Amino acid sequence: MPPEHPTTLVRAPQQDTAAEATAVAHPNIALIKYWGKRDERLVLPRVDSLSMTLDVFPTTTRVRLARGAVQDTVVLDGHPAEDGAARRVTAFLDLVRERAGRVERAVVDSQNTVPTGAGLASSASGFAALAVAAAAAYGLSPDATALSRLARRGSGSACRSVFGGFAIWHAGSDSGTTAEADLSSHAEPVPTGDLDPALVIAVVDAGPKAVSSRAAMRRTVDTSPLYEPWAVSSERDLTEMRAALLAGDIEAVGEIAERNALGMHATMLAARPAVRYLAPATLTVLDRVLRLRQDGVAAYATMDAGPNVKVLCRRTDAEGVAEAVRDAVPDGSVLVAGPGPGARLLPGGGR
Ligand code: 2P0
Repeated sequence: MPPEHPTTLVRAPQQDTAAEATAVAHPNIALIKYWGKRDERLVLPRVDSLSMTLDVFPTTTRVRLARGAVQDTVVLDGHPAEDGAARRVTAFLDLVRERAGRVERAVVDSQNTVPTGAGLASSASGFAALAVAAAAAYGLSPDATALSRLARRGSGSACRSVFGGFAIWHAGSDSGTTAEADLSSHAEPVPTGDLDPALVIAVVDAGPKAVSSRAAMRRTVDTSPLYEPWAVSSERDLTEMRAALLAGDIEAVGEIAERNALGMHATMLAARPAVRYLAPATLTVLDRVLRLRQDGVAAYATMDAGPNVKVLCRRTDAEGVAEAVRDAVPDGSVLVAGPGPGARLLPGGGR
């Protein structure tokens, strides 16, 4: 557990380890959604989830130890982080410091490359990059599985961005101790057959969301009568999704992803009070996707904790899909992403 009063920690002897490290990570989009936690402190999810890491919008994060500083400094996109974001980063660094037996505060400098207002969640790439950079700066050498577990503690979806391509996040075991549950909940790569997928991202609204995903998933689990049925059906979706990916069957992958996402939104709509992220333009894009399918194009939609739509299709169809949805989006903001790499440390501290 992160120390509540870090100054009470015994100072570890100075260690001859890197005092600065820089890492890069990309966001991921879930095809089987993570929605709901069973342990908020450890960020243990209710269900397994599965995602594709993107090749766009990397986050680059540098962590530099500041010996003698009394608090962490967090800079996001060139500006001091707001209190809530800074507290979340410090809580995460406390966890890393505890594991490393170190006490130094740090300067965290993080740059997102999401075009201004693209409205894509950056907590996955953000905490994946922070986990890799902070672990290295504090002298830890975790393997990819341990990094995934660590990133999970910052933001659940971040554990999937540790890996490139398709990744499954295991909810983890519930039969043993809390420590066993913690150890068993991490992401790992998922084998796929012959797939050349793209995700066409239609940016419907770039503004900040009214309800954070963290608060929304808590309310859904606590109050939605549709949550449990969705969680049960999501496990079936996951099994079928793994088979569809292995078979390289993009139609099946898309069908399962679309129904899983719509089901997740149904659980939110049934929460009390309802959480509704879908906007009128979201539904217009969904209509376009339906029409594309009627015209024989394999195109399937998924939406996260916001109104933006990501359309899964073959890479060879992506430009046509982008064209078909462009005029349904207020400012025509549509871009094409493919599978991207896992989080990695930049050589030489990234300087
Ligand atoms: C996902 N989402 O699987 C789901 C689908 C949004 C909808 O992961 O509370 O920012 O930090 O663990 O990871 C967004 O939730 O939440 C998310 P926390 P996170 O991608």
